[in-house]
Amino acid sequence: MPVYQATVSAPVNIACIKYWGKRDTKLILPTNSSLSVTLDQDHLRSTTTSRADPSFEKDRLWLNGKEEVIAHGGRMATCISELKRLRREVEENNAAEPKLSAFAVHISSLNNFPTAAGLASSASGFAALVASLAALYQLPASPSTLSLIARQGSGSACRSLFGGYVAWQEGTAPDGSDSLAVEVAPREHWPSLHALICVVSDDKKGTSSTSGMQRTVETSPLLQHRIKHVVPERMRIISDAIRARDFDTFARVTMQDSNQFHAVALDTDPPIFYMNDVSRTIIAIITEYNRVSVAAGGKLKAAYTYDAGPNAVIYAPEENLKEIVELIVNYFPQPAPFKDPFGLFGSAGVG
Ligand code: 2P0
Repeated sequence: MPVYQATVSAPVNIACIKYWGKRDTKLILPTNSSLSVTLDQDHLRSTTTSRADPSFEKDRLWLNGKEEVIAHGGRMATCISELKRLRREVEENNAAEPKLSAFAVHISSLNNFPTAAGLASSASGFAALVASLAALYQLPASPSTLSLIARQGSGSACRSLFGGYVAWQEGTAPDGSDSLAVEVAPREHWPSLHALICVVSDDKKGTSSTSGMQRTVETSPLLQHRIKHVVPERMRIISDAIRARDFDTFARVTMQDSNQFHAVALDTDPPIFYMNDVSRTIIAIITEYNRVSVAAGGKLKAAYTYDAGPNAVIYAPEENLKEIVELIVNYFPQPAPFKDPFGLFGSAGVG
């Protein structure tokens, strides 16, 4: 009896232009386009194995070894049924193909980083799930086509189908058929850009992204300004900056967009606070580091960005990393000997 099984891993991505708000909560269609960098570090990935077998009675899922319910009509069930639908098309076009779409699947997914650390585990998780089922079913689908499905698992997951620099185009079609991820530049395009991840707190966040962003859509006037008058131009500017490897512009826009995302969270009723005092201190450190460089006639040397939690991601050219780590460790001394079991207080090459 042949074994039908595939294992694929997908990395975390960190947005420079933030996704925050849905215009369609079922299809997961965003209120604005977004752009991210996919980290290529080995230990910030989800690895998923999918197996189809005629003896399986129903679809089942294990996350980090613990079985999770696949809710009927939920995000996970939607992704699985969309991929089975694409598999059926393959089988209809080639009668010799085994009828895998009729079998139930067992799916096991592992994150090799602490899920509680507030890093984007849903992005890498759904991207790995979709990629592993696509590999199991031998689908002739492009990463952009698969991103349409990953998007329905978790919005930010659509961007983890690509490495390097990735835009999620908001699209205009009501059925979501043009709300997909596209590559802005491959990772090799800008190998000197690195991401430094500073885990400020590994507490679980108080307000989930899914519920937080909908409250923002319902109550924040600033979000409407952001959607119409800010993000479209920033998407153009940062895409051009990436193509030109212009770190100064990349850094300026990345920091501005992180700040506006947190302003929009604060403009929500009731307000949402994701950063804490340590997060704000790291902003002050990077701001001063950049100010000294610019005052001496130089350029920006680092860019901070924060997602829906207090942890900092600092983008910087490789040549500045040592200086930045020393600066931060100076303000936040690490217990000696400085242990870094997950490499989280280290750099992730994105190039
Ligand atoms: C982003 N975040 O662009 C932004 C920045 C958090 C802050 O994407 O409801 O977990 O599953 O689509 O993808 C978090 O949103 O939300 C997110 P759902 P998701 O990375």
